[in-house]
Amino acid sequence: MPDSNYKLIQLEEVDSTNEYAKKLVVQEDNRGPYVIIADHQTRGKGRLGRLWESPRGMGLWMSIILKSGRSHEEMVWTNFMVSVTVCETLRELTRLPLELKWPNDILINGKKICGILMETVNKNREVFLIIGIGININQQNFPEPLDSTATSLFIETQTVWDRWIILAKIISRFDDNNANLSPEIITRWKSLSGMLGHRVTVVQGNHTFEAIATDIAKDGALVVERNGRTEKLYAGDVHILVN
Ligand code: BT5
Repeated sequence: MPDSNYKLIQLEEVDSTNEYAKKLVVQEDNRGPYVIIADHQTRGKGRLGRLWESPRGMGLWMSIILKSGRSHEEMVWTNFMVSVTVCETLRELTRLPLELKWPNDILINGKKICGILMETVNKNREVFLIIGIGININQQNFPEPLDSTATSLFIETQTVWDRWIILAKIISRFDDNNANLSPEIITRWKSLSGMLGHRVTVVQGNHTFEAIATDIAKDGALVVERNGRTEKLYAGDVHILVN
């Protein structure tokens, strides 16, 4: 770890590093910031109660805990900053054409290599941010049905990667980006995203529709055009359609 400010907690196995982080905030003295990393998650979490496949030793399954002290606007920027941080770090390290997909997935050639889950916990009138990051690093294959939608650095490069080096680089870039948080991060996010200008399928609960993704609004919404009208989306899953 390059930055001694962060307290590192390394676990062999845990249900979810985000859940562990939440308990830590509630129980501990909160002299963070913390980085929690697990070799294996038995119930890694995605959004909406979905599972995140986290096989032992194959990826970076981690959560960062920070005292928030942020406005709503800064929370939106933070969300974009996390995916920009991971994407820039992995691009620099691997030279792979990684791209961002709203709200905060990282893809290579349309396949997901990283998912991010940001949560908050309140304690004594303070808000703590739990930033969960899952990166597929050394998997050689994925179980069905993930085999058609997921990829890893190993699959893309045929090279075994050291997750500690990746962790160290992410934390140092995260520190920089976090200290310089501004609306400019949305511009950076857009420049790393391959989705704007493309047709997408949007899934919101039971509701599915097609639209064109045109922009990211200042408030973090995905702006789409649908039947000649502009709409802002605040939640949902988006699939990019190949033109
Ligand atoms: C996410 O959710 O992409 C957020 C994932 C965050 C995982 C990290 S790991 C460390 C920290 N601790 C946790 O417990 N969580 C965080 P979502 O957009 O809902 O995507 C979930 C969907 O991605 C699943 O329903 C699967 O379809 C797919 N998926 C599951 N495991 C995957 C994997 N390892 N690689 C790629 N896709 C996966």
